[in-house]
Amino acid sequence: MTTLFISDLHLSDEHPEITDCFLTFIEQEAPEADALYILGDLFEAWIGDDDEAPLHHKVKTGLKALTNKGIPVYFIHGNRDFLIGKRFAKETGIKLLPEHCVVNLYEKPVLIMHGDTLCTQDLAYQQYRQKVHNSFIQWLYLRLPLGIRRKIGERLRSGSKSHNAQKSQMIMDVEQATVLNVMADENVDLLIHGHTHRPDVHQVTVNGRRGQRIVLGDWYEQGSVLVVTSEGAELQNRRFSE
Ligand code: OKV
Ligand code: MN
Repeated sequence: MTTLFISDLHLSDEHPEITDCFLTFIEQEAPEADALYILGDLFEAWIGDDDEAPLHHKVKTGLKALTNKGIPVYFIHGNRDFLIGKRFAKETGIKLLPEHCVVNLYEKPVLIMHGDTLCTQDLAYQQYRQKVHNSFIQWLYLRLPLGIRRKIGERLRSGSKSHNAQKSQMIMDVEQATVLNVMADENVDLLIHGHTHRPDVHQVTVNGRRGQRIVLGDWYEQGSVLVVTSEGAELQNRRFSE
């Protein structure tokens, strides 16, 4: 009886070792689990479900095989793959979840999200986010030819890289007050998220109750996996094979 959580794999053609590790994980480990939650940034970029690249095909085939075995796979969008849509969900059998939601984990309510919405000190990012999450803007973008969407994506990514290099680490982390507010609003004492690439278990106090905020790690050097059982939660790593 285990539930697995992962995020921030940032799959791309540049790093086939990450894709290999993920495909092994969903083929060999995830089939033994009760469920798999992917909390965003599975892909480094996503410009529409109609972008058929060999990488996308491999990942979709792997996910479909997993869901066909009866393992529920839940997905929350990250800041990079927020355009993953109904077609991808249909092709893979995964279930798309809203931006944040409370799930019942072995009789305990747990709040899950990607984590970018907690970085409220990064005003430039939150403004950009509001624009690209606007449904009319997304509708327009998705009507552009793939080549144009790809160009816009490349432009935005290179611009963001140089912009982020100037941002402080503080600004790119979560804001504690935002964490406490959302946990209090949702009435939970466990929050699980990714995005910051700082895997850790933080103790928090929400409305006088002790709680935890578990941060998932990225898959840059190894696969970061949160394994949850009725006994508790443990952050683990899966080594890349050579
Ligand atoms: C994903 C990020 C690029 C950060 C563009 C409307 C717009 C969607 C989009 C284009 C970019 C996703 C979909 C990508 C994440 C970046 C750069 C920074 C901080 C529009 C709707 F603008 F044209 F209207 N995009 N792509 N960034 O390349 O995957 O998360 S992306
Ligand atoms: Mn992210």
